[in-house]
Amino acid sequence: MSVEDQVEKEFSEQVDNISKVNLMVVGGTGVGKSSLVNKVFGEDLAETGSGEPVTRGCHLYEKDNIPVAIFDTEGYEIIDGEIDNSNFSKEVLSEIDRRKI
Ligand SMILES: Nc1nc2c(ncn2[C@@H]2O[C@H](COP(=O)(O)OP(=O)(O)OP(=O)(O)O)[C@@H](O)[C@H]2O)c(=O)[nH]1
Ligand SMILES: [Mg+2]
Repeated sequence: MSVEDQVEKEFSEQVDNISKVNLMVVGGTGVGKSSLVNKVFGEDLAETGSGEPVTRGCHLYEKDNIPVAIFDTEGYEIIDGEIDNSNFSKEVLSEIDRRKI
């Protein structure tokens, strides 16, 4: 086996042994959270759009050979001048609690 092939094989084995890191993208509605997820994975996995809030709840995205898993989340909304994060608390914080080790 050539040195290049050995390096390639070793690299693949190392990548296989990496545990996935879980990330969560949070923030205001329409700031580009889902677009960021799509950019990281290089394809349109999460629905995006302007105007009305798009993402509801909390969605996990992952792909083979990419060592991160990303939760896309529902954004905070401004209602009557106040930040409304009631859905965030209900949907997202409960997901974090559920996954605590
Ligand atoms: N100009 C510009 N527009 C962006 C960028 N990222 C996202 N957008 C646009 O902003 C709008 C909202 O993007 P989303 O990714 O759906 O935003 P979001 O934060 O997931 O929104 P919600 O799911 O509603 O909370 C879309 O029309 C995107 O095309 C950026 O970097 N630059
Ligand atoms: Mg979104």
